Amino acid sequence: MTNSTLLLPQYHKYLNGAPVPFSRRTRRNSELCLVGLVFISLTVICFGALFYLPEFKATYSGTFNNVYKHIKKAGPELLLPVRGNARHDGVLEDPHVAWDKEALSAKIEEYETDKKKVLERPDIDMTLNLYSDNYTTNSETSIKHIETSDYGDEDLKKKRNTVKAMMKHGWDNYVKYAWGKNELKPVSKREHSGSVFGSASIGATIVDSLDTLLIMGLNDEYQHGRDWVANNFTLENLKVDMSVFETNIRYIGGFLSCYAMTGDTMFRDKAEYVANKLLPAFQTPTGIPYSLVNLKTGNSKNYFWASGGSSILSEFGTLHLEFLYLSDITGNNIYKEKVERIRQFVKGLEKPNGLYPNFLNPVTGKWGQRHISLGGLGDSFYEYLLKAYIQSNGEDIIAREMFVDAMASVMDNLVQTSVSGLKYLADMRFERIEHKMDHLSCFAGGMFALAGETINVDSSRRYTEIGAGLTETCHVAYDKTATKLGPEAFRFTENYEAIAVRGTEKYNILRPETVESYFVLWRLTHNNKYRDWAWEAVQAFEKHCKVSGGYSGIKDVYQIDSLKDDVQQSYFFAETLKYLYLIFSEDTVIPLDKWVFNSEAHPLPIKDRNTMYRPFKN
Ligand code: DMJ
Repeated sequence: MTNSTLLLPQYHKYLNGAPVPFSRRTRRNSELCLVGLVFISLTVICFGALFYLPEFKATYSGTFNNVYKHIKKAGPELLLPVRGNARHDGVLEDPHVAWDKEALSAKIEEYETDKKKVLERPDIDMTLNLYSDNYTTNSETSIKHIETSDYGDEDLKKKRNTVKAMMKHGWDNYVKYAWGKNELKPVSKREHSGSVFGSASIGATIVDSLDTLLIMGLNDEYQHGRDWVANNFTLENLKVDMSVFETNIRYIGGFLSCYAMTGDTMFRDKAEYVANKLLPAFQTPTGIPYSLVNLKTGNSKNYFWASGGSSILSEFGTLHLEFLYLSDITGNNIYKEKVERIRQFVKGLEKPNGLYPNFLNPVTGKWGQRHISLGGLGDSFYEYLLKAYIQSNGEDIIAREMFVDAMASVMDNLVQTSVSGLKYLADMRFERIEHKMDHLSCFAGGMFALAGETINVDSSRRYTEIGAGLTETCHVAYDKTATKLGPEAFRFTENYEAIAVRGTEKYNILRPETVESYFVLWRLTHNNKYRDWAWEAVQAFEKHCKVSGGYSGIKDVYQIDSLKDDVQQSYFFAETLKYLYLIFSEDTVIPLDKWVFNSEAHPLPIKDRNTMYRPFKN
């Protein structure tokens, strides 16, 4: 198919989830139709371009901002397909292409040696390792083959305290300039009304930060936030459309973590209150929820751009941990039933090449466009299959089976190796591989490594190797920039590797996925390189993102003096700083045999292994 044909829509509309071809018309009608299409395409492109204007986010709120976020997540290909075969055309030249091949080869060689030295699996049942009571201090089993840390206590403490000071700097400024609002604009020092939750004053930063404050021992700050939640947090009289997914991972997840860690029932009740507000979204023939629910009316809908009214895989697939746990602590099974129905429905569907497309119509139950990705729109669906198995203490074997099957297809189709040997995760669009990896996909290094440690199948060793390889690649993408912070997406051809080539992919918005994988790999291997890389990230955030009013994203990681985006993301506190802090802490702080992190890094207790699970008792 040529590029120009790809640019023109092939179908009038979608019916029952399937594209409906043009009907035969008169010649005049066809011409009119073509002129109309060109006009509509131009309008859509101009409208789409608006989303990339820096101030657009700040000007509009609510649904527009959700749309903005999802379009950013999905990448510009949503509007314009990629040209040619990006891997072989060699056309997409960029000044940053001039990477040092020799240095990279040396690195890969070092990695290969390291891999043998560090990731060699002992001949024991790895399934037991993660669940071993002695996991965190055990030198007999899982970590006996691992190097011991060279970091002295003082050095570790210094690094931990640096991260804690970052938390305090960001938090204090949020308290000063945007208290109770969702996020802060750290350069302008005022409320950021363009957050995923719009301009409603529902304290997204507070809720996302609480468990991190607890873990870091910032007790006064925690108490301040806790009291705000108890006295001020409400979703009443809000006419906004809320994202079911974002509300779940940030609010329900945040409250559940705090409940587990403290036993404060206020948090359990708030989690239940929020979940009840989301329930109308699940009223569909398939049980697959809509993306958005209006808090006042309960009316639910999907994003207009999502493949003919589809729900999104990473959204409806990222509810299981929170909803299941909520049922277990409240004794109300309704939440559990909702996610089990989703699971059952999705499991019963036919999957092209064993892969899950990103879009599913909640009314017809049919897959939408054949876009497949472990980045934006797909990512945490896979993460939650593995983690549901872990959370259930190995009982949820359906999740395990779905994960193993999905990963077999992912390894066959999406895991790629670059010319110089870097492992990366490509996307698939209409059966065509796109050699681009999102920053969002960088979580998969940790996911594969965790799977290698917890699931004992023939592919376990491969999971571990891929996990280490993907994490290495994300670090390479960071290392190739002037700021040492990774871009939003990076591409691979015969001429360049792990580099963002489009202006719209060069930004860094304080995302956590790469340091998340460093954290998991550190815990599983105790290889110091993950701590070293984490420290590089800390220094880069300090140098390029810190401003007097907090921490801001930057627009171009390849420029030392890049413009700032003026947004202090709430997930910077929930995830990025939490993972960085934990990397420089002992394994006994949130040990992986007792806790599993939700997609927003809110730790949830593992059933029957963690006394903080606090199941409901009559
Ligand atoms: C977070 O809100 C969550 O991790 C989500 O699952 C996807 N990524 C963002 C941060 O990048």
